[in-house]
Amino acid sequence: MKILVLGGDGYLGWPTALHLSDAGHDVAVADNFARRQYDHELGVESLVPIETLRTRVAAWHELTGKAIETYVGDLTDADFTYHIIGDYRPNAVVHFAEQRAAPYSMIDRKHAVYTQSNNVVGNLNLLYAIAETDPDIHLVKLGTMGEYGTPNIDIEEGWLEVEHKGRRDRVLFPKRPGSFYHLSKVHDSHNIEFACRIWGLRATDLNQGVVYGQQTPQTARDDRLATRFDYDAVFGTVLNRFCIQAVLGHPLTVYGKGGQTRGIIDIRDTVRCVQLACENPADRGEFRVFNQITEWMSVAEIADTIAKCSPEPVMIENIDNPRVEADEHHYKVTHTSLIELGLTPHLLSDTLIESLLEITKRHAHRVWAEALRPTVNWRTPRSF
Ligand code: NAD
Ligand code: USQ
Repeated sequence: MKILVLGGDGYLGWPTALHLSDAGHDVAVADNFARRQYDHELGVESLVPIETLRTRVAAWHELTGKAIETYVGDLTDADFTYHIIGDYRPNAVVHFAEQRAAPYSMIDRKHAVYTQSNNVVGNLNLLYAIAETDPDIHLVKLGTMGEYGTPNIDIEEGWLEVEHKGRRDRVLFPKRPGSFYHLSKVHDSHNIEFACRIWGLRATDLNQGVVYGQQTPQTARDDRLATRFDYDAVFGTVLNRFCIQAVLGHPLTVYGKGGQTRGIIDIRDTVRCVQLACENPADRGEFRVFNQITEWMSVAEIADTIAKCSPEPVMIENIDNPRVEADEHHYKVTHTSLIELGLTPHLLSDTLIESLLEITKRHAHRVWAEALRPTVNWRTPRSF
């Protein structure tokens, strides 16, 4: 297949591009390098050094003989989005290219507006570009488990069968997200479902949980192929952050009581799930939703698991939760679709945590410790 990976310079997009190329697909990537720019804005860097996209692609070519085509531009620029779809003519487009940090979207009005316009407008341009160029192109879109929030009922895969006053219907699962970022994904999902319904597009919305890990078999082949690994309180995700805090001897920052439960997934399963979705496309007119997690754990359980695996003593600190979220709630999620397509999950293991602690030790000197403490507070709306 010809697969275009949007956001192909990012934490997940880059390893996915390599995985798909390794699996025999023709791959192109597109990115506007916004993620590298947020690092400059926040004064932080990936813990693991990363090469430029040009060097990464050249290294992959040198090692495997496989070419990855690159497009540099912004999806909110409709001309660019139409150009990449028309020029590359993919069978599938994997769309990772959004601002993805909940705390970044909650810094202030400016960051909330940027997040929603970047994500919603980019996705909308993409829907139009696919519909006008070739509606047969399968859109594989990265959504998020946080779209659902933490309802007091079991979470189904995107759709819910309801009976109301004696009548039955199949409706989109109710959404109650916890940040302006998560809301942008809800808006995207609605726009995609609408495009499938009115134009007959085919789409898979991958409602992914929190990703952990830094290596896939492909990125591990050469340091130049490494993907980013974030530890700061804005872009670092919880399990990755806790590993880094453990190595540095900083307390693991459990927000509130730590009872908040989240679906999680190993980065090696992320790339495999995307491959499975591409190779088994949705039907024309179908808006298909997969819950892309392999298990769920509370934040306190994640902290305890890392503390047990760390060779050094680890402190756990319950700090005031800077977010507004339930920390005692029901959580049960259906996530069978990807397993039915062939996913064999990597569950969180001692060996994975030990290897993450090892990677962290190698690069610990690069950490700017101040960036570990959360500074963005959900409760105080600020204009800039
Ligand atoms: P990332 O920020 O590392 O990668 C996103 C990439 O998209 C970046 O390289 C960025 O420069 C690019 N980008 C952003 N806006 C763009 C635009 N307008 N035009 C072109 N390129 C643009 O994020 P990630 O962690 O790799 O996440 C990728 C996707 O997966 C996101 O959509 C995110 O919401 C979703 N997701 C991530 C996680 C996770 O734990 N990392 C979990 C669930 C879902
Ligand atoms: N948390 C802590 N301590 C920390 C960091 C986080 O207790 O030091 C808690 C948060 O309060 C939250 C949970 O851990 O309850 C997860 O936080 P996170 O920062 O790891 O993840 P989140 O903000 O939800 O966002 C991440 C990705 C996002 C993706 C989402 C999947 O950045 O792109 O969409 O995970 S999900 O959470 O399923 O929506």
